[in-house]
Amino acid sequence: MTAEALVVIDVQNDFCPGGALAVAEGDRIVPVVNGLIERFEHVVLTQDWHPAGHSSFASTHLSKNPFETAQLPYGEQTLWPDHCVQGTSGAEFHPDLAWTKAEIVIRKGFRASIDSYSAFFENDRATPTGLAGYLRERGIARIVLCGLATDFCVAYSALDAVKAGFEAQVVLDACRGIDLGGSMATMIDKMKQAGVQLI
Ligand code: VGL
Ligand code: ZN
Repeated sequence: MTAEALVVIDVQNDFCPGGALAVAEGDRIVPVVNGLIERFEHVVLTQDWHPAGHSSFASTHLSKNPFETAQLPYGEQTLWPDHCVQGTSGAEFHPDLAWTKAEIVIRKGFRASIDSYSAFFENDRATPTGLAGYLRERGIARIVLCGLATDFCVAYSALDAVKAGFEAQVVLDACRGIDLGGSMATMIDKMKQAGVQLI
């Protein structure tokens, strides 16, 4: 039997209604995610975790607005409202998320100069988070993903998982997306093309 893990992406207050980068209905997934957590032996969480003044924040750049883009040394980066700042309540997990069973929390985006959508690689596409090594060392070959946001952190994580040689499934019911400039359709398509199983 192939060992598997549930990977719960960024179910944090700032991505839920009322938060700084709210995803529509982001909070609606919490009971569904909790049901998944109960069913899995191994649970991994990710937590978007930015220092104040992070390079992905529009406020860090002169005359830039949220949802515009900027050229950073590693390429084009979408700019966001300030969100998930380390140690703030917005960066905490949703209060109803049943997170206590998680075996590891991967924090991402903690380097001021590089954003990180994927749980595996930062947005320079070169700096690993360590998750692939962690999973391999534990004999986990398949991951099931859920969380926020479908078209950013969930999709990038699923695509990188497949690239790294893992089997990846995304439970769409347990995800919600941002949908910026058609990103939802684009990323769903990319995941299908790459062999991510959408369930
Ligand atoms: C995310 C944008 C910026 C996500 C994180 O979790 O999808 N999106 N930071
Ligand atoms: Zn972020």
